[in-house]
Amino acid sequence: MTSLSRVRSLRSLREPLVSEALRDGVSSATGPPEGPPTGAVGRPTESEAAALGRRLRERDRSAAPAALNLLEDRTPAGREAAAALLAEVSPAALGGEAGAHLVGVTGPPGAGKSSLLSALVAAWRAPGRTVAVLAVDPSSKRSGGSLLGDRARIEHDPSDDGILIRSTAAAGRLGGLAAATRTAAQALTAAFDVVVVETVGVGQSETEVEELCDTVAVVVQPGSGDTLQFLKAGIMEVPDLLVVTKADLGEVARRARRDLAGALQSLGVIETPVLSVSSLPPPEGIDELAAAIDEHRRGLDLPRERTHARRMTALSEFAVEHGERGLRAVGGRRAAERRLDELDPALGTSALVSELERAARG
Ligand SMILES: Nc1nc2c(ncn2[C@@H]2O[C@H](COP(=O)(O)OP(=O)(O)OP(=O)(O)O)[C@@H](O)[C@H]2O)c(=O)[nH]1
Ligand SMILES: [Mg+2]
Repeated sequence: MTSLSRVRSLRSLREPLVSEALRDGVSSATGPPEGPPTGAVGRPTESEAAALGRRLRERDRSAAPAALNLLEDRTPAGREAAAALLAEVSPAALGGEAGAHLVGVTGPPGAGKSSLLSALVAAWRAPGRTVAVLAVDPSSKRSGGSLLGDRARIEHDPSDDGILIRSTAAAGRLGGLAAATRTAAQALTAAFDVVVVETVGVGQSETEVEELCDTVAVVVQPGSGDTLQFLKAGIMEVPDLLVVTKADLGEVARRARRDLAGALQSLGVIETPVLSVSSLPPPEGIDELAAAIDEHRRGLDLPRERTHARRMTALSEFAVEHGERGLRAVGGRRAAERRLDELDPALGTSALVSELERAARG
């Protein structure tokens, strides 16, 4: 038995079937990542799925692990059940947009994203805010839940049920966001105060995070010129916040911050904060970053952002299911976007997908 298959078989022993989790409730929102249900046996029925959605809406965080498993189930029956769940957390069901702050944290490998999140999660928890983190694992292309690798290691108190940390598979080689990650993030906004999506990215790959999240922080480490080059070359969309990690390194960190601020200024962007943080004890600049993230959110037209995010999620979900042929049937990506833009802003993701499918049938 390879060590990987040993880990898998241990996992399968440890993981309750989803229906058991539904019946018993899940004692802690943290704990090991759970794979998707493997067959009809463990999959919730549509009414059980709707019940999960209602529990999230009532801010019962113990429903989150089973809800995430379900959203990762890409079988036709799994998708039907997922639609029933998502309908319960749509703006129509919630009576408006979910109140959580959806935050994207992205940056090159090793920049210090997970260490930063360990410190940020603690800062958010201090006043009692609940936090869910979805860490996108670019090395896992399996459509199901991925093994929690090193890169998702976020220090936290495992007995604190106000925190959920979950590793999720990337959509492809470039670490794009899987449709399951997008719907998961949206569903969790009903139950948590802060929902974070952590992705590895440089240059263009952060666009999908930008689409999904209310606020995006791009994290860079001192001495790596990538972000500066990408900004100057116009490859990178200007982030909402730029964070230079490893402030404890001293001058090299201060220079990185100055260079980035200079690059933004030369682009005529003065409102984007550039912050310097150290995540190693004693943490530095973390409270200031938390405040800057909140401040960005105050300036947003949230309903507009969220409506756009749902439409983009629906489009990517539709494209995954029906491919190029499906997109052609609705007149191409642009035409699909225009069609979505004409629909009721309160429609949830699965209702939007259904509209596209209706349009594709003609
Ligand atoms: N000196 C110093 N090192 C840090 C700091 N933050 C993180 N590191 C180190 O940088 C390395 C990468 O940190 P991670 O937090 O795993 O970085 P990441 O961006 O999540 O990495 P990936 O998930 O692999 O992309 C680790 O060795 C950390 O200990 C910091 O503030 N100061
Ligand atoms: Mg990481």
